[in-house]
Amino acid sequence: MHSKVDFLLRPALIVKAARLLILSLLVSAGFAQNAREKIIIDTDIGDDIDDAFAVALALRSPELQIVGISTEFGETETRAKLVDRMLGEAGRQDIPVAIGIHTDAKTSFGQRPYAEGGHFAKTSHPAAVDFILDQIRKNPGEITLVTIGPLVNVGAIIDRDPQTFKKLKRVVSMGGSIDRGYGDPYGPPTPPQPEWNILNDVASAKKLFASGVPVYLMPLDSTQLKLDEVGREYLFRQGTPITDALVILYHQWGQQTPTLYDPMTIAFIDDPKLCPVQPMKITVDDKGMTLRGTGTPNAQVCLHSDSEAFFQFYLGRVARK
Ligand SMILES: [Ca+2]
Repeated sequence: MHSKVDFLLRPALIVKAARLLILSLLVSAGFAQNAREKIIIDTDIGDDIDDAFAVALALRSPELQIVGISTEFGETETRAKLVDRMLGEAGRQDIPVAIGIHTDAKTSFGQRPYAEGGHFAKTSHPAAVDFILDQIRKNPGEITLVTIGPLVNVGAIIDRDPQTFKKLKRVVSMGGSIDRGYGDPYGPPTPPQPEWNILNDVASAKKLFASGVPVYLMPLDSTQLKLDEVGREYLFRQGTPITDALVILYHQWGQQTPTLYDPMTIAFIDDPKLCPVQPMKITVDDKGMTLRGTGTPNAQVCLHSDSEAFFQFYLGRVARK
């Protein structure tokens, strides 16, 4: 009978066990690497506050590999500076930041002081349309494009190279209003209305839904998620680089209760149960309404979410040390 010591001292067995251990570690590390979802976030960060909360969640999501962040709509250069700083504060300057197509500014850009503080400013930024197309070509069928603003860049990419756009894995988009418009979640439901991201580039929204790329849509129906005072105080007292960035941006935004529309896109990718989707045929009309039609579905749409489950998830991730 072999004793335990005998077993451990037999060199051939030790070498074999070590090889097996190393192999299994390599396999699991490789698997984890491959399993991470490659995302590009296309954002109009700097106006409303929810984009910053979405980027914060993405940075705290081990499920995701952030291939890049592109800015869109209005002052895209200033938005890129804001992203540069936020990524720098979070120790993620390795993430490329691309500048989208500049359009006439329709908003006041309340978070400008943070953006123009100059901290962690990258010396150069690629153009968003080139950057996104390039990343799709390098990773065909693997990139999830997360759009959390008007679809200016998306429309331009489809115009430039619709075949490459089709090689996206999918688009996960905050936008639209199916059965419910803007309104207090505690009040009676308001009728659907044109939603900001669709309204500000209706032509591009039409192109997206006709593109043939799988679209996962998080409309007003499921994204009017109010971060109340208790949640804010809990989040803001954590003192991490990311929560400190949110504190500053929140104060520059200057309102009271943030509605976390955009973070639901990231939460959905991390855990699809947070916003269950159903197939739907979506038509965008000239006024920017997203109408539910009949025929072959062109989108997976989340109409209902559980606000409490969302915030448990969100705070559990972003408030974590
Ligand atoms: Ca946004």
